[in-house]
Amino acid sequence: MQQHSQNADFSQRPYEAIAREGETLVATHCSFCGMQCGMNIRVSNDTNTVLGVEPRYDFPMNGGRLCPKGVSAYRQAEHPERLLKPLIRKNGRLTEASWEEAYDLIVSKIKELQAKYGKDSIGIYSGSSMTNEKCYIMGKFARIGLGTRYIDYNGRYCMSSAAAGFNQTVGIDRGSTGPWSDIKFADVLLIAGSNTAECHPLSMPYIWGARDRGAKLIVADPRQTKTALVSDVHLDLRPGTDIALTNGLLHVMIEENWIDRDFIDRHTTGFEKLAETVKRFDPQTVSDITGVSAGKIVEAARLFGRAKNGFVLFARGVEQHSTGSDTVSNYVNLCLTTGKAGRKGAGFATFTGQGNGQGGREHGQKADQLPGYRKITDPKARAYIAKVWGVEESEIPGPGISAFEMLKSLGEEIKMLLLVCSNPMVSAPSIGNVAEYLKKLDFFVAIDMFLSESAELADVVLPSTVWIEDDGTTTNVEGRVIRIKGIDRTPGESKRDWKIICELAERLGRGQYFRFNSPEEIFNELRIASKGGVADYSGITYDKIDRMNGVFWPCPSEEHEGTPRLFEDLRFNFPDGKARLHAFEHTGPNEKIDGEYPLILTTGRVVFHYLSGNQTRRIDALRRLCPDPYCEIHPDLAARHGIGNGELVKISSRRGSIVVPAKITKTIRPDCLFVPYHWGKTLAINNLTNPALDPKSKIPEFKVCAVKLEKAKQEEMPHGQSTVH
Ligand SMILES: Nc1nc2c(c(=O)[nH]1)N[C@H]1C(S)=C(S)[C@@H](COP(=O)(O)OP(=O)(O)OC[C@H]3O[C@@H](n4cnc5c(=O)[nH]c(N)nc54)[C@H](O)[C@@H]3O)O[C@H]1N2
Ligand SMILES: Nc1nc2c(c(=O)[nH]1)N[C@H]1C(S)=C(S)[C@@H](COP(=O)(O)OP(=O)(O)OC[C@H]3O[C@@H](n4cnc5c(=O)[nH]c(N)nc54)[C@H](O)[C@@H]3O)O[C@H]1N2
Ligand code: SF4
Ligand SMILES: [Mo]
Repeated sequence: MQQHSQNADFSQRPYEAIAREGETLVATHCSFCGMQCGMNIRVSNDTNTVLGVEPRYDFPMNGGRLCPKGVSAYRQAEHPERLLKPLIRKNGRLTEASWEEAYDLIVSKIKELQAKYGKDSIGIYSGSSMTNEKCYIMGKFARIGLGTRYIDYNGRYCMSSAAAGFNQTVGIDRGSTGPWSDIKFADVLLIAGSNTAECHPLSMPYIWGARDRGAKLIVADPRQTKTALVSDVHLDLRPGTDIALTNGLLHVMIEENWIDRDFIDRHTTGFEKLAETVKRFDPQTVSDITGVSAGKIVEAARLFGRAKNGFVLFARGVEQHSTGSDTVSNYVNLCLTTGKAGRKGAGFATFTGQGNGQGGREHGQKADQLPGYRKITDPKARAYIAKVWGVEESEIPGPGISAFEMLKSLGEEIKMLLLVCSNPMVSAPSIGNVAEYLKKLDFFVAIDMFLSESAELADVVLPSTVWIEDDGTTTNVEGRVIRIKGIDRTPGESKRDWKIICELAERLGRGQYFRFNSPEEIFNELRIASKGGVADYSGITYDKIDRMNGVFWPCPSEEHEGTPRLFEDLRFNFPDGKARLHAFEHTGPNEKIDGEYPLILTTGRVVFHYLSGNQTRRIDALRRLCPDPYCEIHPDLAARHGIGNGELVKISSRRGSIVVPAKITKTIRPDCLFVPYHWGKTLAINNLTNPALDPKSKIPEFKVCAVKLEKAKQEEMPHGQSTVH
């Protein structure tokens, strides 16, 4: 593949941040979303305390800009609610204890349960907000530290449909086919199911860059998000109808001959079946299914089809469905049928969610995976990794099950759960049931730096450090591997996640496989483990990352410059080099609306909070800007129910209900409600959501469930709920 400059838009380095007297600037990256913006953390030389943040101009992704979460991320470091000592449940209460006591208890439980029920009696539920090094070590610890097949992670709720969709269509799962700077060169952008302005705010300058060059913008979202507001065409579809919508776009493009026949013939298979399938999806039929006018469907298809270069960008709005994987494939079909791939300005991407959402899904913390995207069922992959780890191949267990399936089965085979870097009591679907599942465990251990709604239920809670207290790497939305640099400190008795795992392994008699003294040592093993895999990091070193401001995988040798853009030779990752055009029927969401539950609830995010909120709800600056959840309701729907702005409403699904204030807005479809999901307990919208899973990716259908809406009275506010406005 041809090589490119890896510097994108903001590479001019207009300013350099200068440390103030008595302070040091640590050049690192944000702890939150997959943009992984560069930032300098201000640290006091005297006290080693974190004082604030300064922009970092030399990282091309954000060039000195940060969003509201980015500017306040540092406030986690000195936060008074940080966990500084291990906690053990004694007489029902979590009580401070020593590490020795905590380790002894955990190790004795592991031994006791494994002796009684077998190795698979321990499960690990991990997360992708951790560095590559930590994610790698979690996968290794499960397989050869504990010898269990049960490990999966929170990325299952996140980008697993994108992964499955990419794999079935182009044979490789790297979130973006090109560097973010490519976006600027598109003539048309189709953004689907992404609230870009709030969830990846630092992507907006790239979109503005394309707009400045005359690019057209199409947005597919049931809500008129800030991004949809500035679009040329807003496809305001009913949630769960993206397959019909994309079939409609394909129909018009084929009918009006905007497709690239030559590209299709040479670089894809399956077109005839696709063309046959979408024939039935004429604009009027699609309009009836999606609620988008036929005129807009035709207009969008023409804008997209006519443009030479174009990018399709999508996120959880299209992925968190029981048909999410196929929906992703059908959005990619739009690019493949019009020859938009393999060059500057032409390609497709999913917005990586978590900071290390990309790297976290590559190196073995998925149930069916070994490092470098290797399949745990592939004998060659097993033999190779066994050699790297220095164990017999037979010691590596087989595949486990996905995150939600694991939660659902707790108490059956899995008797003890180790939860690291996730908060499923807020983030899993239908959390009323999840609470019941957790109760079936014999023993529950959580590792977190703040006591989360999930950690509150644990038998032992171990205090970890925050991201800037450790070194490591993450892989951002572009597939660029970057360095997280940390301060040398571990407040109170907190410990780094990888250290905790190594110390547990030692006590389990498996220490010989976990003798790491630094993240760099772990990374160097990860490099070898990934060598020859799809996500090949073997040519990436810490020094090279520093020198090149990040290195894009695959990077198979130290001389290799990395791969900013995939498919430049127009070969896709299948033996014949051809992408697979699969055809899909519209089936719609798992749960349909009916007389009793006549409205569609969709859920998502706001700019001020991050995921389960366990980090951002503690930061005053962010909490003040958005203290509580609310429900977006269209004025027509509100009028029908006699609901005024700010009045309390009760929303109920077949699984649960919530009482929140109404936010009346014309930016949502009249047949939909939207509630952000960053709160727990009685304020958790996941009391209502549907745990139906996509059979291919096992992602839950967070984006659609059937609900009813009622006006609520103040007394219906559940006891203990925080005051609302
Ligand atoms: N501020 C903030 N930023 C974040 C995060 C955060 O928590 N807060 N989390 C990070 C993570 S982990 C993730 S995964 C990303 C998520 O980033 P996004 O996916 O952009 O965020 P969401 O709000 O979940 O959903 C995006 C949009 O999907 C729309 N939508 C709902 N249903 C449908 C549908 O059926 N079809 C279509 N086409 N659209 C639909 C919603 O109206 C919403 O505007 O953000 C990352 N960035
Ligand atoms: N209704 C609804 N539900 C959703 C979604 C939706 O759109 N709608 N989106 C889903 C998506 S995309 C995602 S990604 C999930 C995320 O859901 P979760 O996995 O629950 O997300 P977090 O809030 O990031 O949880 C991370 C936890 O680990 C802690 N933590 C952070 N960093 C570290 C670390 O380095 N080490 C350790 N040990 N702990 C750490 C944090 O304090 C927090 O308690 O939620 C999903 N749930
Ligand atoms: S856009 Fe994402 S990475 Fe950048 S500052 Fe905001 S939360 Fe952090
Ligand atoms: Mo996510």
